[in-house]
Amino acid sequence: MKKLLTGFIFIAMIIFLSSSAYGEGKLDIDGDINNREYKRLLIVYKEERYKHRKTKKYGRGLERIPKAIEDKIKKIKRLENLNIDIVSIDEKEDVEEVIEELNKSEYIEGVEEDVRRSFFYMPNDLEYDLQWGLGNPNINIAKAWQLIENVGAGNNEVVVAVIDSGINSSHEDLVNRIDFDGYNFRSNDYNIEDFHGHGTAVAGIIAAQTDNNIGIAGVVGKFDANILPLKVGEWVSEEIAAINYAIEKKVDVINISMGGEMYIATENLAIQRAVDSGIVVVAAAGNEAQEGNKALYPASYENVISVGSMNELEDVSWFSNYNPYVDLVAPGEGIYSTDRNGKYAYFNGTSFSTPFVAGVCALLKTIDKSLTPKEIEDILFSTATDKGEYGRDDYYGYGIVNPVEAVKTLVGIHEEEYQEFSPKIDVPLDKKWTIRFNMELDGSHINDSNVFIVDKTGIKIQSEISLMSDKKGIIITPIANYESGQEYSLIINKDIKAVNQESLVKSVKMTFITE
Ligand SMILES: [Ca+2]
Ligand SMILES: [Ca+2]
Ligand SMILES: [Ca+2]
Repeated sequence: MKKLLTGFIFIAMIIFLSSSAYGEGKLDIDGDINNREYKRLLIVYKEERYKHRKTKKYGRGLERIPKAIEDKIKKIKRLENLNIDIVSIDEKEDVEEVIEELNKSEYIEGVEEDVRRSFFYMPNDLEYDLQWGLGNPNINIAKAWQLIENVGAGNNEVVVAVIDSGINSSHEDLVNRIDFDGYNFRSNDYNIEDFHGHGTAVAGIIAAQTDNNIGIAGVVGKFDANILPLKVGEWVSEEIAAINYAIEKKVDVINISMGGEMYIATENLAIQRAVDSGIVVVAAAGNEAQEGNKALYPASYENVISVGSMNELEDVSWFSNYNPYVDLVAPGEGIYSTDRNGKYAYFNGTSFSTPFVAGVCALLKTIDKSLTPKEIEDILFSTATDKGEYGRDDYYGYGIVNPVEAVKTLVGIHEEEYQEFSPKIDVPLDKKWTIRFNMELDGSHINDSNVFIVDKTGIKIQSEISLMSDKKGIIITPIANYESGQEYSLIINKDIKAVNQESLVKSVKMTFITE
């Protein structure tokens, strides 16, 4: 006798053709512009006035300084590709008056101060277990690596520019992870050695060599992500030059664990150019929560992922700046990483939570190099583990960065057992699938973790999922078109539920080949 089909079952799939186809975070800047030790300016020239003849006295650019104030200004250097001169002014001069005079020039687009930025760093006096951050339940980085490996994804080469104090390039756990194009913007040479320690720690958190039986593991694990060390001092002009260099080198991610209180339009412009060219920019929120708690830059510019710090109890660190620009938090206390002396040490501060997030961005780009900064923000913000007040708040931002959930948005979960359907061939490039069930579905489980399309390497194809009006069917529509002549699989995870909370006995997999 034939058994009756009982329980919650998947009954049919129908093809529809769619209708269309970083001392401690102190700043040397307080208040009066004329009371500073150094007076430096950034002079940005107008593009069309740029290509002048070189003069004997100054070289290109500076001859366009108005005669009246020419003697008050001394050229320090030129950021050639950016059409910017860095100059110093005699300390006795009234800086604001000089700026006013400069702004009168028809050759000059704008003048800003070359302010000092600080590396955000906290005293190294707390000890925690080795790398608690990577094992934090929200981070669980080894699981994220496994998910990527399971589907054979994560094969792209990725470069993370670390704009910082340099790097210990012979450190045992970093030596194989350094991009040879590193540069020193203080001395304008290729000496990227780190005498501070800050940059070496940041680099280790992102990309320390993993599974080599020594030292620590980096957030990017064994995936092919290297560090481009861009050594800077404290002048914002050096940082701007480094960003510009990172753009030229077409890096994937920029980590800036430093900042200051002053909004610098030229810096913001450099960052927006980086973002426009597809580079994700991640910066530290700062460590002055109890010393003014100002929104610092560059973290607070638009399109920059601003990262705060949390401790092992998942509380926002006492020092971590909170404001409307904070996007995410990550481990930033007792962070064990590579040190400038070739050994390892504990570090504290938002400088060290930032590279966790930069590392996750790099990991996502090993899966899909084409992800835009906006798409990466969307993935990280929507998958972050919400903490504190419900929803986004000024302490945690969107929450604790969650690499496992972030990776799941890109790769299908590898299931051992499927109810498999034989391949359908010659499926049109622009079609949607309708999946029918014998019971009404619980809509809360209908999402792209449970119903999705993957390519041959297991990478998810962005799709729209909707519940049919009778609640007994799901429609899945690809947003991006498939590639022609390729194999894809439609996966229905057994975790989807009927209204009576019954699940499928097995996950369903149906493979198809596009026309
Ligand atoms: Ca290691
Ligand atoms: Ca932001
Ligand atoms: Ca929250």
